[in-house]
Amino acid sequence: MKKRALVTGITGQDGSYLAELLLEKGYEVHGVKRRASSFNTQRIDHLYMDLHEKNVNFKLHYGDLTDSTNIIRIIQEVQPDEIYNLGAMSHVKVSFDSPEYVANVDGIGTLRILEAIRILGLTHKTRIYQASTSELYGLVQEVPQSETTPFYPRSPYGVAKIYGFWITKNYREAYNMFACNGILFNHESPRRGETFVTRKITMAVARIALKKQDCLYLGNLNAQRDWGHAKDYVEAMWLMLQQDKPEDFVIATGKTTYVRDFVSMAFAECGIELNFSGENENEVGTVVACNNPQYQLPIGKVVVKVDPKYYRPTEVDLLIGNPTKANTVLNWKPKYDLAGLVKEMIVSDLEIEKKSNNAHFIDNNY
Ligand code: NDP
Ligand code: GDR
Repeated sequence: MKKRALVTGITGQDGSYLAELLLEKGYEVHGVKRRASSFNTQRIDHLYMDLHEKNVNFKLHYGDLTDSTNIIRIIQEVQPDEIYNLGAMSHVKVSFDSPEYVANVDGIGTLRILEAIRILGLTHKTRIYQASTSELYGLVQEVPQSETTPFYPRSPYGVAKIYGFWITKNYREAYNMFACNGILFNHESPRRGETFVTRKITMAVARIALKKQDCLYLGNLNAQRDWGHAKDYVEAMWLMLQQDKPEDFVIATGKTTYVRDFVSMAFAECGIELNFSGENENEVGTVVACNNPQYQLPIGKVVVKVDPKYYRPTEVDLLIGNPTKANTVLNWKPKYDLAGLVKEMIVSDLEIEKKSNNAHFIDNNY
């Protein structure tokens, strides 16, 4: 019998890579997709299978984490061996604008999944992965952050996710469920949502290099993040559910980088060297050299500016994870480094921008 997995958030960055991994491993994969007026399956279109064919291993179910009734029905129908709860409103800045909705989806949504498993009598069959986050650490208490570092979330997103973390742990202890929290640090890819800082940067760099955009506006350039590749991180999710006992794990690279340096690395991929000068909202990034004949900009041109509208009411200044437990217990080691990640994202965004006309909508709000 094939193992059956149910993935919430299947249309997201991680959902798409995880679905690929599980299909490769021979799973039957079921995904929960929100109903919308247009079909937003770009990240998983290559996995499509016609339901009328035989041996279909990939199926989508309409559902929403705010609706217990459909969560219960889908889990009853699928009878999954493993559930990966990746569905969430995952944007930290957006969470300040929709805090109640985020509490409902990211916090109570997790409870709805756990409770559905309990109600359906699947506590001994179904293993659960909960998408916890380094945003739980928030205000710096200790670096590098590990499984024992105290939490101090700094956004409605972080606070909602801390409920998800503790309710997962509570159901594990109360009902003996195989439920794990993956405390994942930032992970990126060419499929990253366009308003997260890395993708916002690589898209803008591609457009600026191709002279389709003048300047990139960012918020806090002094934030430091431990950035890995989503492909490596979905493997860790799967590994957690293959262990003999359920535990929580930090997944990180152990290295941290300033947002400003990520910007420089991205421009450098196009042969464009920048110099940053000025402070806080007056800081700018100026072109000092163009080493690739394909991408020539005037020396002295300002291509990066700070717009304080991208600042957050409360910020997480520094994230750097200690993945020792995952390295030793899961034998998990990332295959990508940051330079490789930046290169892959820039190559992909240059390709997209070369093909597209100028008319597509870019979300400048975040
Ligand atoms: P994305 O934002 O790319 O994907 C989020 C997914 O959740 C989408 O499929 C989205 O559907 C779905 N979703 C949103 N709201 C609901 C809802 N009400 N009901 C059901 N599904 C919903 O996130 P990532 O793939 O980057 O992250 C996956 C998970 O991991 C998230 O829970 C995130 O918070 C967490 N995480 C991510 C990290 C990262 O660096 N990427 C780090 C640590 C944790 P739709 O396409 O319809 O919007
Ligand atoms: P983060 O990711 O908040 O860490 O959450 P994001 O890429 O949005 O921000 C990273 C850092 O960059 C700074 N920043 C900007 N961010 C955005 N989005 N836009 C800007 O213009 C900008 N300028 C500077 C931010 O202030 C921040 O310090 C991500 C999400 O995937 C969460 O779901 C996940 O839980 C955590 O990573 C781990």
